[in-house]
Amino acid sequence: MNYLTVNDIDNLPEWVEEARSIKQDPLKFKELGKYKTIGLLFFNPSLRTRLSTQKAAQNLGMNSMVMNFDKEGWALEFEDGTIMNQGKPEHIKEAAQVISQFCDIIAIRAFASLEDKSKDQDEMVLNGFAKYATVPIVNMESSVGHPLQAMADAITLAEHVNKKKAKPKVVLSWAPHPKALPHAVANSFVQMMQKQDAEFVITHPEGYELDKKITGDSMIEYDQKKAFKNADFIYTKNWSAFKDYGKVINKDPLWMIDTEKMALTNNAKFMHCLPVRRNVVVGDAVLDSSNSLVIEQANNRTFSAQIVLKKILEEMDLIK
Ligand code: SN0
Repeated sequence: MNYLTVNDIDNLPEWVEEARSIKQDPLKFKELGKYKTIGLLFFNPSLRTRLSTQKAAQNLGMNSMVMNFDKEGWALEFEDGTIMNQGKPEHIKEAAQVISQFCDIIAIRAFASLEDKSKDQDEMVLNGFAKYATVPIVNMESSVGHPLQAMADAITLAEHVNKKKAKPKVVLSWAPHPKALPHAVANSFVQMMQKQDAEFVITHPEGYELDKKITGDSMIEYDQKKAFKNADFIYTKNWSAFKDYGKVINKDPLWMIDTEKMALTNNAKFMHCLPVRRNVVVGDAVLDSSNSLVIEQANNRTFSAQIVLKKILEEMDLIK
C-alpha cells in the first residue's frame, strides 16, 4: 500500500476515529514497526512534516533516517533514455531501488516546480519513486497533493465540529501572499472535504480556480464575505494560479483574514497548515485568538502520519 493521495484513504470516518484513539494512547502499537526503517527524503524544507513523521515512526517503534536530498543527495535524472552527460549524476531507477534496500517505507517531499505544468501534473518525482522503489511510498507533499496534511485536518475538524448541527459549513479561502505557492495543500483539503458530510465552499479571486479535475462539483463563491456567512470553519491557504500556471496574478490585501471578516461567520474556527505569514495571510488578532486551531492541526500531524504508517505496516505483516 502506498499513501500518495487522499484517495488512498479507503474509509475516512474510520481512519479519523482510529487516529483519534491513537492520539489517546500513542504508544499502543509501539511494537508494530520494531526493526523497520522509514527513510524520509526531502527535496524541500520542512518543519511539521519532518518532526511529526519521525515522531509517528518512533511511536510505532520504527527507526527513521532523514535525508535532505536537495542538499545532500546526487541530483536525480527522471527522464528515460537520457544521455547523462550533463549535471545529474544518478537516475531515479537506481536511486529508488537502492534506497529500498535500506528502508521498509520511503516518504518523499517534492514540491511543484510551478514552472513545468505537465511534469508537475505527472508527479514526476513522487511517481518516479513509486515506479522504481520496491517498498511502500508515502507522500509528504508532492506537486499535486499533501494528503498527510489533509488527514490531520480531518482529525482536527472532527475534534471541533458541533455535533448538534447536522452539517458544518467549511470554507476554504484563498489569501494573499508575496510568493507563488503550490496547490498541493488546497487540492488535498478539497479532496478530503469531498469525502465529508459538510457544506463546503471555496472562495478566491477570479483567475485562482484550482484544477477543475479536483474541484469537480464543489461550490465556488467569488465573494469572500458572502462565503464567510455562517461558516463554522475558515481554512485559509494561498496558492498561485493554476490556469496561468504558477503565476501570482493578484495580491489583493483585502483578501487577508481579519477579525472583521471572522465576525461574519458563526464564530468560526480558523485553520491553516502553517507556515503562515502574519498580517499578510491572516491578522495577528485572528491567529492569536482562541478560535485558531493551527497549533492543534500541527499536533494532529503526528496522528495523521501514525495512522498512515500503521495501515502500511499492518498490510506488510499480512503479506509476509
Ligand atoms: C508550502 C506550500 O505548499 O504552500 C508548504 C505548506 C505546508 N508553503 C510554503 O512554501 C510557504 C513559503 C513561504 O515563503 O511562505
